[in-house]
Amino acid sequence: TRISTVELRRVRLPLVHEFQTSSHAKRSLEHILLTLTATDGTVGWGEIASPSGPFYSAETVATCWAIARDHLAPIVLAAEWEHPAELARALAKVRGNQFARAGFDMAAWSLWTAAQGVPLARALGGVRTEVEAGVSLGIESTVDRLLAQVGPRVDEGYRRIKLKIAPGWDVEPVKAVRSAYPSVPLHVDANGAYTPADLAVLKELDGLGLLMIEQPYAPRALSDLADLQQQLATPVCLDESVEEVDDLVTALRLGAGRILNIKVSRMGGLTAAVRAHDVAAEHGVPVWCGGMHEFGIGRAANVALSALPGFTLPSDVSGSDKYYARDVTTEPIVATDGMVAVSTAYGLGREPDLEFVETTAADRLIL
Ligand code: OSB
Ligand code: MG
Repeated sequence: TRISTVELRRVRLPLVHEFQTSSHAKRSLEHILLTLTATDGTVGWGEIASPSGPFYSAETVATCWAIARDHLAPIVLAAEWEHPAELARALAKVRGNQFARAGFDMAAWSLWTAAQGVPLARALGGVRTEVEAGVSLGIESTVDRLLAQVGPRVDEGYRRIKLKIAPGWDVEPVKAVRSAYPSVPLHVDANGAYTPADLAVLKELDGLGLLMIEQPYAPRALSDLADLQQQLATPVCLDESVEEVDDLVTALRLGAGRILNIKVSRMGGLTAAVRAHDVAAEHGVPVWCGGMHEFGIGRAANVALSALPGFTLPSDVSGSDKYYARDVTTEPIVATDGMVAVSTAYGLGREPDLEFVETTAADRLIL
């Protein structure tokens, strides 16, 4: 395969409900939609789902745009490849910048699977026809407001509720949700907001019957995370700590966690995400697919990935309607009774709504 054209479009969608994590709040999200066109006319779409600011990882929409334009597009336009993993290897010459690389890798998989006449999920090694969906709920100003968010999601049948926590917003809201919904699978995500000085709070959370505590300490604090896991019965789940498969190998060697959140964006694409899945499976570590509030393109890739056998916990692949009144694809992702169907169509399984994308795009670049 040879790529003749790379197109980048910045698209902003308003969120139906403001989302706040331990680091910041957002009302709308701007992602970069990417199109690769092969010399034979085949097209593949990808999504660069970086947040606007460098608070989740070091990347921003602006750094992704620059890296895509100045470094990744030239690599893709010069490459000749037979399988997306070959292109991923060429893209990996660029260090870091996983979100930007992930968009290109995703577009290559989407183009290649469409050309081969195979559904993306099957090409990745997927075995499921539908996947379990969980939701991630942001920090609210009051416990009542949080409960008002949880209720409808439980009623809709979502298989797991994840609550964002931060120092000062942890034991009280979690206890309130636990007592209002005693049997709903619950987990918390701190996005690295705690330190070993907060051990007492984390031990209190340990007694609340949570499925896992996600990223309690800073991304690089693997040694402290290993100490923490020793002291908690609840599994520690790693998110920001694992940007490379090598990070996962190190984390597992140290015992820094017992569950892995695999994000296509954070790992630098589907190729690396599948490898992380395989390494976790070899170590008996269950995984689930995390999200970055993806639009329909990235969300479709997340659903396909979640069909792999090691994804035994509910993934953050909620329906598009949880975040956006209108998605960028002609068909949104839909969760029914907490399950999302894995597409059997060839390729990614979702088509962009071109007219909507064209009228919404703030900026367009053709390379
Ligand atoms: O840590 O999982 C996270 C969103 C932005 C930044 C970090 C995270 C999240 C989510 C989104 O939890 C979950 C989703 O996309 O459904
Ligand atoms: Mg997380």
